Amino acid sequence: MSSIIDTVIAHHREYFPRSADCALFASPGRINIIGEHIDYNGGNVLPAAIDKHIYICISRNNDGIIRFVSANHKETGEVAINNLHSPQTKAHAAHAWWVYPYGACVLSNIEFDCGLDFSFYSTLPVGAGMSSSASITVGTLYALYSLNNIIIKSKDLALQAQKVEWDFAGVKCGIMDQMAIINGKKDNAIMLNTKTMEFSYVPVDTSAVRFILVNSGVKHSLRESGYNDRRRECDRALLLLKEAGFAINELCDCSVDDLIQIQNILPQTEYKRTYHVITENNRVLQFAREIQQYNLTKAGELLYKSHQSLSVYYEVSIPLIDEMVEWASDIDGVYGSRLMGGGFGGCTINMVALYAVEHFTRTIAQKFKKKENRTPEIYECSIEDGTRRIE
Ligand code: GAF
Repeated sequence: MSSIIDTVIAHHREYFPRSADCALFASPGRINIIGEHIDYNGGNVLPAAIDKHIYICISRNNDGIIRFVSANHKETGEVAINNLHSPQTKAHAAHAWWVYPYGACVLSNIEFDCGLDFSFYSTLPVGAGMSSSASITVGTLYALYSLNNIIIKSKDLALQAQKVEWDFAGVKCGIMDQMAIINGKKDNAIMLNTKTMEFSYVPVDTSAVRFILVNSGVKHSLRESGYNDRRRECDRALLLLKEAGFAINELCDCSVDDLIQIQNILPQTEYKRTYHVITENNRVLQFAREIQQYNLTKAGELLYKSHQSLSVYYEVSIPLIDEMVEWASDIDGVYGSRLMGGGFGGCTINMVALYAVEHFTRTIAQKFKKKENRTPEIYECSIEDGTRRIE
C-alpha cells in the first residue's frame, strides 16, 4: 500500500508543488457477479467492490479555483468557485473526463470557502465495465464530505452520485454501481434490493472461487450505447402492463409465472426486455442461495443463463463477447461466464475454481489471440472494501 500512496502523492505534488497537506482517498471499481440491467427495474443485484481503484488526492489552495488533473488524462479542468454553478461551466464540463468530480462538487452543495486541487490516479481500467465513472464520483463526494466533517448516509451519497451521472453525463444509470462502491466489504458480495435500497452481505469464499474479467477491448460507453434505449423500453413495458391492470410499481414486481400473460400484452421488443428482467431477478436470488450452500456448479450455470438472456432477450451483447463466453465454457474449472455491466463490449466475468485460475487465464488468452490476433487484458479481481480515506 505504501508504494501506491507515495506514487499518488508524488503525482499530486508534481502538478501542485505549492500544496502542503493533502488527503488521500481510494475508491474501488466494482464487479457485478449477477443481476444485470435490473437495478433500474427494482430488482436484486449482486455486485462487489474490487482491488482496482481510483486514488483521489486533495489539497486546499488560496486561488478560489477548483482544479482537476489526472495521471490518466492529458486534459486538465479548472473552475472558479464563483462559477461552479454556472450553466456555461456545466456545458463546458459535459464532454470532459472531469465532468464527474465537477458534478460531485456541484451536487454536494458544499459552500466552498477556498479552492481545491484534485488529482486522480487510476488503476481501474476505463471503459471496461468496472464502473470508473461511479468510482470517481462516489470517491469525490466521499472526499468532500470527509474533509468538511459532514456525516452522510451511504445510501444518500450513492443517490447523489447517481444524480451526477443523470444530470451531468446524461446517462440514466441505476443505483447498483454507486451502492457497491460505497458499501464494499472485503470478501463479500452485496445483495442489494434496488427497490428498497436495503442490502446484506453474501460471503464469497476466495479459497474456492475467483472472479476473473476478460476485456473484449471493445470500448463500451454507456453514453453511446443503447443503455438509455433499454431503459426507455423497460419504462414503456411497465406503463403498458400497468394499463393492462397489473398492480405493479416496477417490472421486477412481476413473477416468472406472470410471463405467459405478459407475452399476450406486450409488443415483442418490450416482452423480450421484460423476460430478461424478471428471469434475471430470479436468478440473482437463486445464485445467492447456491453459492452460500457451496453448490458452485449450479451457481455457475446461472451465470451462463444470465448471459444467454442478456444476449438473446436484452440484446446488449456483441458477437465477440458471445464467443468469449463460449470459449470459457470449454475450459476446465470454469463454473460460469457472462457479459458484465452495461454491455455492447467491455468485459466478461468468469467464475473460476481457484485451482484453475492459471489454466483459465492462459487458455482464454490463447483462444482470444487466435481469433482476434491480439492479447486481451485479463484482471483477476479480489473483493475489497468500499471507498475510504487512506492518508
Ligand atoms: C451500468 C449502470 F451504470 C448500472 O446502473 C447497471 O444498470 C449496469 O450498467 C447494468 O446492469 O453499469
